[in-house]
Amino acid sequence: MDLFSNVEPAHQTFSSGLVYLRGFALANEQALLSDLYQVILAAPLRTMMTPMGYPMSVATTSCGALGWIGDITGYGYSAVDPQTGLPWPAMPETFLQLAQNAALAAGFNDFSPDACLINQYHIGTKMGLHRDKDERDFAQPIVSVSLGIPARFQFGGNKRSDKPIQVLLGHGDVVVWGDASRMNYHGIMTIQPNTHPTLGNKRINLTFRKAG
Ligand code: MD6
Ligand code: FE
Repeated sequence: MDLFSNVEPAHQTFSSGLVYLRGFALANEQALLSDLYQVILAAPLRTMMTPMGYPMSVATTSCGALGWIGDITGYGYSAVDPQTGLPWPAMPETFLQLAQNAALAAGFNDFSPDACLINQYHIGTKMGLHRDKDERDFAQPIVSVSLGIPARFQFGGNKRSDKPIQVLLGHGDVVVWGDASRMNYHGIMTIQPNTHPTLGNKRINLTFRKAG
C-alpha cells in the first residue's frame, strides 16, 4: 500500500466540467469504511419512495446536518431521520476531510458540505439521468465518492438531450462537478455482476452537497 502513497492519483477534467480523481478516497480507506459502517448502524439504509409512489431500487441513508429524503410528496432535505425521529448521524471527520480535499483538488475552495447522501446499489440497479436540484446552494460543487463494485457513470450537459460521456467509477474513485456543470444531467447505468473484496456485491456512493 505504502509503495504507491507518493504517486499522484490520475486527475482528469472532461470538457463538460466533470473532474475525475482516480483512487482519491483510498488514502484513508480503512478509517473511511469504518466510519461508514458506524453511520449505517445509526441510520440504516432504507428504500425511499418516488413521488410516483414506487420504491427506489437504491437504498439510501444520510449523515450530516441535513439528510436527503424522498416520499410521496417529493424529494428534499430534513434535519431529522424520519425512520428514527433523531437527527442524522454527524458527518464523520474522515468524510468531511475527503470531500473538502477532493473539492480543492478540483479547484473548489471553501466547500462546506452539510449533507452526505449514502446510496447503496446492488447488481441490476441503476439511477436514471437526473440533476441534483433539491439543494439551496448551487454555488457549491457536488463531490461523489464511489466504493465497492464499479459502475458506469453517465455525465451529460445542461439539457437532458445532451449526449453524456461515460466514466467507469471504481472503488475509491471520486468525481466532482460544479459551477457551469453543477446542474448537469448524470446517472448510473445498470450495475453489472461483480464482487469487491470488502464490500461484496455492492456499490456504495457518497455524495456531498451544501444543501441548506
Ligand atoms: C452515483 N449518484 O451513484 C451518482 N444523485 O455515482 C447520484 O447522482 C445521486 O446517488 C442524487 C441522489 C443520489 C445519488
Ligand atoms: Fe445525482
